[in-house]
Amino acid sequence: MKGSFSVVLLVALGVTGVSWVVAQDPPQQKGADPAPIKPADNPVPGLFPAGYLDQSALSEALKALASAHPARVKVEPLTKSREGREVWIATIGGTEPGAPLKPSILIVANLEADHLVGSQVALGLIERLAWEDPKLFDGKTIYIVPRLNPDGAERLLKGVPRTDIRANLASIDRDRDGKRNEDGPNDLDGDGLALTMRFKGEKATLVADSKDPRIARKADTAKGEKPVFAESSEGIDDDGDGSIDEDPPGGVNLNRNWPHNWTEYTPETGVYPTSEPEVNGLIRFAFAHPEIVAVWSFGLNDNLRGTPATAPADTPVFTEIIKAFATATATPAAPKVETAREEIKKEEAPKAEPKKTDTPPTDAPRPKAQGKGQVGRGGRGGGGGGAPPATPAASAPAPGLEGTTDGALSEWAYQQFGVVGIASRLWSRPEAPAGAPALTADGDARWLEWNDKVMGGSTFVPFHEVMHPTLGKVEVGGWKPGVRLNPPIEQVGLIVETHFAFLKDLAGRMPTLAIGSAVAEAKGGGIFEIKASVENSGTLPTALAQGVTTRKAAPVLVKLKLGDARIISGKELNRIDSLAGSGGSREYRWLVMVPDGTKTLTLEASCPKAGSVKREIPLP
Ligand SMILES: [Ca+2]
Ligand SMILES: [Ca+2]
Ligand SMILES: [Ca+2]
Ligand SMILES: [Ca+2]
Repeated sequence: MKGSFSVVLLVALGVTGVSWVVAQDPPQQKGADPAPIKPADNPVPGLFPAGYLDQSALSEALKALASAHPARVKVEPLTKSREGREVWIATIGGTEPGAPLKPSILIVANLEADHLVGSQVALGLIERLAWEDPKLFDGKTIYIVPRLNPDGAERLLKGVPRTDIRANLASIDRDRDGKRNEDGPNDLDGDGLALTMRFKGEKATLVADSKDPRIARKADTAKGEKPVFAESSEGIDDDGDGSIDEDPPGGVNLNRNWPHNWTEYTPETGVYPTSEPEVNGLIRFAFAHPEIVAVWSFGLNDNLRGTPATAPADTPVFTEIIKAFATATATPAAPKVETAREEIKKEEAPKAEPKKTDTPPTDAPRPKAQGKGQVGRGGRGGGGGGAPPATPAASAPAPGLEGTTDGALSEWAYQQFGVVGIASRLWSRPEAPAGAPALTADGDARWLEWNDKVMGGSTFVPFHEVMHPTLGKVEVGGWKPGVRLNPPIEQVGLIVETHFAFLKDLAGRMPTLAIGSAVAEAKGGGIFEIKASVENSGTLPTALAQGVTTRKAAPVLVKLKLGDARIISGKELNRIDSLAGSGGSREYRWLVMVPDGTKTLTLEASCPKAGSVKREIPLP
């Protein structure tokens, strides 16, 4: 697979003219006590965000691809972000205006600002699709939105200081003091980053874990353990209201702003479903494209490694897709699906009673810089699960969303839009390089093991003492922004390859209308009996059960075009709510009276999600 990655990298460099190795991060800091794995054989991988594209580089790369492949790739603005940045959509294998629609797949990435790997993989898929033999995707259209949240992504890549952010940049007044985003994280030690701060005092609830003091856990007061410190984002009380970093920049999580199970009264989810221009633009696009069969999002929830909740009639469809995903993405470096499932199970907290511990229950990063109302929220599969930090902020935490997929794109796509709604995390568990001893720990300890042995200590800043203007001596350190969601850029090529393999498989499952048989038999006196069968030669049904329930999936229309003929029995226009996949068929019989000299009748079947077919039926 290393070979394929090189190809992708060369393609990226050659075609886009954009360097994938532009350093955008402050100099790497070496950990105090790294024990690297065979450093000579395995050089330290690049540290995120080195090589990840900012908005201008991504735009250039997309435009370059479109101009290099004008017949194959079209890149257009989908909508504009809150701050006026373009949200791009690439169309591969689109139809001319007025031409019959082709079944299509919509891929959406980088809804969460800190899931930059989604945009890199999406760009990689556009490149692969541009270069791939068009025959392989014949009769299908692939739409790709590589970065739905350009404002948040830009902030994560280039913010001063750089700090974790998951939302877009809608301005929000979290503490209801009449000012918006007035108190965000601050860089206390001048390293360009706002990380985690540990401070002593009456807010303390945590102790350093005895196995690794870099890990904080809640003090077990029942056993007489005394809390030592509290944790918050690295910062000061900018507005002098007595709370630190209580209203940071960053507004609505674009993977929480979708209508299905949308959560009220929570700043992170928006003031109403689709309130955000980025989400609104995309949902309008989806409604204007009834040919969409599947929506595949890249983000923090991952239902391809879990068990999505579906209508019973749709479960076999999802089971097969999940199997195909496991096959396509199986690599020596990837965790076994069972392992990943276990990890996801561990990350799933019960929705009814959100956990309020001070250590994240997951191995995913906490979006600590997003204020109290923003923390501890996550999709199934580790959406930055975790807990409210012990900030000195005054307001009570909003109800938790952790362990849910409420308001996520993939959930809306299936539950309300009625199509195959799937979601991929892309990278969830760090591994040692091939040939090196495997990492052995789990959870936070595994990430630290990876930091120490694989990354040369570059991803975690050791806690060190800093003088705080109001709190006195504090400690500052922790994970650098985005490093636990976005792999070193060298690993992205392999993710593109495995997910492209799955995309090929999924495209091969598209419902496909066919006319099985169509014959006419003369009955005398200008009367003919027409018998025909219409079938679905694809694997997926022309509509999921949920698509029929929600009335969003257009039916198959079967029409016998009569011209001057008259029908004696049978209906001219027939509707099929859903034609099952893998050869599901429907038989039709008509009796028609045909004027002298008529040589043929025409049978048509069409469905936006399954294409159009036509057959001339000769009259004997
Ligand atoms: Ca405020
Ligand atoms: Ca700092
Ligand atoms: Ca404040
Ligand atoms: Ca602050």
